[in-house]
Amino acid sequence: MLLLLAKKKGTASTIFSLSAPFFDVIPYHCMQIDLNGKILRLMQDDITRLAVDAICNAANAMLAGGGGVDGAIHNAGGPAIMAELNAIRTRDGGCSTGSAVATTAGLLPARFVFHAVGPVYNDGQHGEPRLLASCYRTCLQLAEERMVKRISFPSISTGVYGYPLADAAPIALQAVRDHLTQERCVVEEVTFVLFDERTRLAYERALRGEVAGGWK
Ligand code: AR6
Repeated sequence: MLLLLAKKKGTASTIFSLSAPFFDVIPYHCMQIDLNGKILRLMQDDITRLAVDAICNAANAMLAGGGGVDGAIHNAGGPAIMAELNAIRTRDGGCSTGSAVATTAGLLPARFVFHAVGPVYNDGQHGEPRLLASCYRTCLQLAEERMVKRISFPSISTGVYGYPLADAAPIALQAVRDHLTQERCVVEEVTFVLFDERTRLAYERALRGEVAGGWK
Protein backbone atom coordinates (compact mmCIF):
# COMPACT_ATOMS: atom_id res chain seq x y z
CA MET A 1 0.00 0.00 0.00
CA LEU A 2 1.39 3.33 -0.98
CA LEU A 3 0.92 6.19 1.40
CA LEU A 4 1.83 9.74 0.61
CA LEU A 5 2.40 11.53 3.85
CA ALA A 6 2.86 15.27 3.72
CA LYS A 7 4.05 15.96 7.22
CA LYS A 8 6.06 18.57 9.03
CA LYS A 9 6.61 18.24 12.76
CA GLY A 10 4.22 20.47 14.69
CA THR A 11 2.01 21.24 11.74
CA ALA A 12 -1.23 19.77 10.52
CA SER A 13 -0.70 17.35 7.69
CA THR A 14 -2.87 15.35 5.36
CA ILE A 15 -2.35 11.70 4.58
CA PHE A 16 -3.48 10.64 1.13
CA SER A 17 -3.91 6.97 0.47
CA LEU A 18 -3.63 5.95 -3.14
CA SER A 19 -5.01 2.54 -2.28
CA ALA A 20 -8.15 3.85 -0.61
CA PRO A 21 -10.53 3.02 -3.46
CA PHE A 22 -9.43 -0.64 -3.23
CA PHE A 23 -8.67 -1.14 0.47
CA ASP A 24 -11.17 0.50 2.73
CA VAL A 25 -9.00 -0.15 5.81
CA ILE A 26 -7.09 3.03 4.96
CA PRO A 27 -9.27 6.09 5.20
CA TYR A 28 -9.37 8.56 2.36
CA HIS A 29 -9.36 11.63 4.54
CA CYS A 30 -7.04 11.75 7.47
CA MET A 31 -5.34 14.77 8.98
CA GLN A 32 -3.00 14.58 11.91
CA ILE A 33 -0.74 16.71 13.99
CA ASP A 34 2.31 15.71 15.98
CA LEU A 35 2.35 17.31 19.43
CA ASN A 36 5.74 16.51 20.96
CA GLY A 37 5.53 12.92 19.76
CA LYS A 38 1.83 12.49 20.61
CA ILE A 39 -0.63 12.21 17.75
CA LEU A 40 -3.92 14.07 17.35
CA ARG A 41 -5.73 12.72 14.29
CA LEU A 42 -8.95 13.49 12.44
CA MET A 43 -10.60 10.94 10.20
CA GLN A 44 -13.96 10.31 8.66
CA ASP A 45 -15.37 6.89 9.52
CA ASP A 46 -17.67 4.89 11.77
CA ILE A 47 -16.13 4.88 15.25
CA THR A 48 -17.11 1.25 15.87
CA ARG A 49 -14.72 0.11 13.11
CA LEU A 50 -11.49 1.51 14.45
CA ALA A 51 -9.36 -0.63 16.78
CA VAL A 52 -8.12 1.40 19.76
CA ASP A 53 -7.74 0.87 23.49
CA ALA A 54 -10.77 3.00 24.42
CA ILE A 55 -13.73 4.32 22.44
CA CYS A 56 -15.70 7.30 23.71
CA ASN A 57 -19.44 7.39 23.36
CA ALA A 58 -21.83 10.36 23.27
CA ALA A 59 -24.34 9.07 25.81
CA ASN A 60 -27.24 10.52 27.82
CA ALA A 61 -27.49 11.14 31.56
CA MET A 62 -29.57 7.99 32.11
CA LEU A 63 -26.98 5.88 30.27
CA ALA A 64 -30.03 4.38 28.59
CA GLY A 65 -28.72 4.08 25.03
CA GLY A 66 -30.24 5.95 22.13
CA GLY A 67 -29.60 6.81 18.50
CA GLY A 68 -26.57 8.30 16.77
CA VAL A 69 -23.17 7.11 17.86
CA ASP A 70 -24.64 5.72 21.10
CA GLY A 71 -26.91 3.39 19.12
CA ALA A 72 -24.05 2.36 16.83
CA ILE A 73 -21.80 1.51 19.79
CA HIS A 74 -24.44 -0.59 21.53
CA ASN A 75 -25.39 -2.35 18.29
CA ALA A 76 -21.80 -3.25 17.49
CA GLY A 77 -20.71 -3.92 21.07
CA GLY A 78 -23.59 -6.18 22.06
CA PRO A 79 -25.61 -6.41 25.29
CA ALA A 80 -22.67 -6.70 27.72
CA ILE A 81 -22.15 -2.93 27.59
CA MET A 82 -25.75 -2.13 28.57
CA ALA A 83 -25.61 -4.72 31.35
CA GLU A 84 -22.69 -2.82 32.89
CA LEU A 85 -24.45 0.53 32.41
CA ASN A 86 -27.55 -0.88 34.13
CA ALA A 87 -25.41 -1.68 37.17
CA ILE A 88 -23.87 1.81 37.16
CA ARG A 89 -27.33 3.40 36.84
CA THR A 90 -28.64 1.34 39.76
CA ARG A 91 -25.64 2.33 41.87
CA ASP A 92 -25.22 6.00 40.89
CA GLY A 93 -28.49 6.99 39.22
CA GLY A 94 -26.78 7.72 35.88
CA CYS A 95 -24.03 10.13 34.89
CA SER A 96 -24.04 13.90 35.16
CA THR A 97 -23.58 16.19 32.18
CA GLY A 98 -19.90 16.89 31.52
CA SER A 99 -18.84 13.62 33.10
CA ALA A 100 -18.31 10.06 31.86
CA VAL A 101 -18.34 6.46 33.06
CA ALA A 102 -16.30 3.48 31.89
CA THR A 103 -17.42 0.01 30.82
CA THR A 104 -15.72 -2.79 28.99
CA ALA A 105 -16.25 -2.82 25.22
CA GLY A 106 -18.15 -6.05 24.54
CA LEU A 107 -17.62 -7.08 20.92
CA LEU A 108 -15.99 -3.81 19.88
CA PRO A 109 -12.29 -3.72 18.93
CA ALA A 110 -11.31 -1.96 22.17
CA ARG A 111 -10.81 -2.66 25.87
CA PHE A 112 -13.07 0.08 27.19
CA VAL A 113 -15.93 2.35 26.25
CA PHE A 114 -16.11 5.69 28.04
CA HIS A 115 -19.69 6.97 28.01
CA ALA A 116 -19.59 10.79 28.15
CA VAL A 117 -22.67 12.93 28.61
CA GLY A 118 -22.38 16.10 26.55
CA PRO A 119 -24.47 19.21 27.12
CA VAL A 120 -27.67 19.84 25.21
CA TYR A 121 -26.98 23.12 23.40
CA ASN A 122 -29.20 25.98 24.41
CA ASP A 123 -27.54 29.30 23.50
CA GLY A 124 -23.96 28.77 24.59
CA GLN A 125 -24.54 30.89 27.71
CA HIS A 126 -25.56 28.04 30.00
CA GLY A 127 -22.19 26.48 30.69
CA GLU A 128 -22.15 24.47 27.47
CA PRO A 129 -18.48 25.16 26.55
CA ARG A 130 -17.26 24.21 30.04
CA LEU A 131 -19.40 21.06 30.10
CA LEU A 132 -18.32 20.00 26.62
CA ALA A 133 -14.63 20.43 27.46
CA SER A 134 -15.23 18.53 30.67
CA CYS A 135 -16.51 15.49 28.71
CA TYR A 136 -13.24 15.23 26.80
CA ARG A 137 -11.14 15.88 29.89
CA THR A 138 -13.00 13.26 31.93
CA CYS A 139 -12.57 10.63 29.21
CA LEU A 140 -8.87 11.42 29.00
CA GLN A 141 -8.60 11.10 32.76
CA LEU A 142 -10.37 7.71 32.64
CA ALA A 143 -7.86 6.76 29.94
CA GLU A 144 -4.87 7.74 32.09
CA GLU A 145 -6.20 5.71 35.04
CA ARG A 146 -6.51 2.64 32.80
CA MET A 147 -3.19 3.03 31.00
CA VAL A 148 -4.95 3.63 27.68
CA LYS A 149 -2.61 4.69 24.89
CA ARG A 150 -4.97 4.98 21.93
CA ILE A 151 -8.39 6.55 22.30
CA SER A 152 -11.06 7.58 19.81
CA PHE A 153 -13.72 10.28 20.15
CA PRO A 154 -16.85 11.12 18.20
CA SER A 155 -17.95 14.74 17.97
CA ILE A 156 -19.81 14.87 21.28
CA SER A 157 -23.05 16.91 21.44
CA THR A 158 -23.07 18.00 17.79
CA GLY A 159 -25.82 15.58 16.71
CA VAL A 160 -29.12 15.30 18.57
CA TYR A 161 -27.86 17.66 21.29
CA GLY A 162 -27.50 20.46 18.74
CA TYR A 163 -24.11 21.97 19.59
CA PRO A 164 -22.95 24.06 16.60
CA LEU A 165 -20.02 22.33 14.95
CA ALA A 166 -17.98 25.49 14.48
CA ASP A 167 -18.12 26.12 18.24
CA ALA A 168 -17.74 22.53 19.40
CA ALA A 169 -14.74 21.55 17.26
CA PRO A 170 -12.22 24.04 18.75
CA ILE A 171 -13.34 23.14 22.28
CA ALA A 172 -12.81 19.44 21.60
CA LEU A 173 -9.42 19.99 19.96
CA GLN A 174 -8.20 22.33 22.68
CA ALA A 175 -9.14 19.88 25.46
CA VAL A 176 -7.23 17.08 23.73
CA ARG A 177 -4.28 19.29 22.91
CA ASP A 178 -4.04 20.45 26.53
CA HIS A 179 -3.95 16.84 27.64
CA LEU A 180 -1.41 15.62 25.10
CA THR A 181 1.00 18.44 25.85
CA GLN A 182 1.14 17.67 29.59
CA GLU A 183 4.53 16.51 30.72
CA ARG A 184 3.34 13.14 32.01
CA CYS A 185 0.70 11.51 29.88
CA VAL A 186 0.00 7.85 29.10
CA VAL A 187 -2.24 8.61 26.13
CA GLU A 188 -0.19 8.68 22.94
CA GLU A 189 -2.77 8.85 20.17
CA VAL A 190 -6.17 10.54 20.03
CA THR A 191 -8.34 10.04 16.96
CA PHE A 192 -11.52 11.98 16.30
CA VAL A 193 -13.64 9.65 14.19
CA LEU A 194 -16.07 11.94 12.41
CA PHE A 195 -19.07 10.39 10.80
CA ASP A 196 -19.81 12.69 7.91
CA GLU A 197 -18.02 15.12 5.65
CA ARG A 198 -19.59 18.20 7.22
CA THR A 199 -18.28 17.24 10.65
CA ARG A 200 -14.85 16.28 9.35
CA LEU A 201 -14.50 19.56 7.47
CA ALA A 202 -15.48 21.56 10.57
CA TYR A 203 -12.80 19.79 12.64
CA GLU A 204 -10.20 20.20 9.88
CA ARG A 205 -11.00 23.90 9.69
CA ALA A 206 -10.71 24.23 13.45
CA LEU A 207 -7.42 22.33 13.56
CA ARG A 208 -5.92 24.47 10.81
CA GLY A 209 -7.11 27.57 12.64
CA GLU A 210 -5.61 26.43 15.94
CA VAL A 211 -2.30 25.61 14.31
CA ALA A 212 -2.21 28.94 12.48
CA GLY A 213 -3.19 30.66 15.72
CA GLY A 214 -0.08 29.52 17.51
CA TRP A 215 -0.10 25.86 18.48
CA LYS A 216 3.53 24.91 18.97
N1 AR6 B 1 -19.30 6.89 14.40
C1 AR6 B 1 -18.87 8.16 14.64
N2 AR6 B 1 -19.71 9.21 14.79
C2 AR6 B 1 -21.02 8.97 14.69
C3 AR6 B 1 -21.56 7.68 14.46
C4 AR6 B 1 -20.64 6.61 14.31
N3 AR6 B 1 -21.04 5.36 14.08
N4 AR6 B 1 -22.92 7.79 14.40
C5 AR6 B 1 -23.22 9.09 14.59
N5 AR6 B 1 -22.08 9.81 14.76
P1 AR6 B 1 -25.12 12.08 18.46
P2 AR6 B 1 -25.08 13.90 20.78
C6 AR6 B 1 -21.90 11.23 14.96
O1 AR6 B 1 -26.49 12.52 18.13
O2 AR6 B 1 -25.34 15.07 19.92
C7 AR6 B 1 -28.08 9.75 21.58
O3 AR6 B 1 -29.39 9.33 21.39
C8 AR6 B 1 -23.01 12.15 14.57
O4 AR6 B 1 -23.05 12.32 13.16
O5 AR6 B 1 -24.81 10.63 18.40
O6 AR6 B 1 -24.04 14.00 21.85
C9 AR6 B 1 -27.63 9.63 23.04
O7 AR6 B 1 -28.25 8.55 23.69
C10 AR6 B 1 -22.57 13.42 15.30
O8 AR6 B 1 -21.56 14.08 14.52
O9 AR6 B 1 -24.71 12.55 19.97
C11 AR6 B 1 -28.06 10.95 23.61
O10 AR6 B 1 -29.41 10.92 24.01
C12 AR6 B 1 -21.92 12.89 16.57
O11 AR6 B 1 -21.72 11.50 16.35
C13 AR6 B 1 -27.89 11.91 22.46
O12 AR6 B 1 -27.99 11.13 21.27
C14 AR6 B 1 -22.75 13.08 17.82
O13 AR6 B 1 -24.13 12.90 17.52
C15 AR6 B 1 -26.51 12.54 22.47
O14 AR6 B 1 -26.46 13.52 21.45
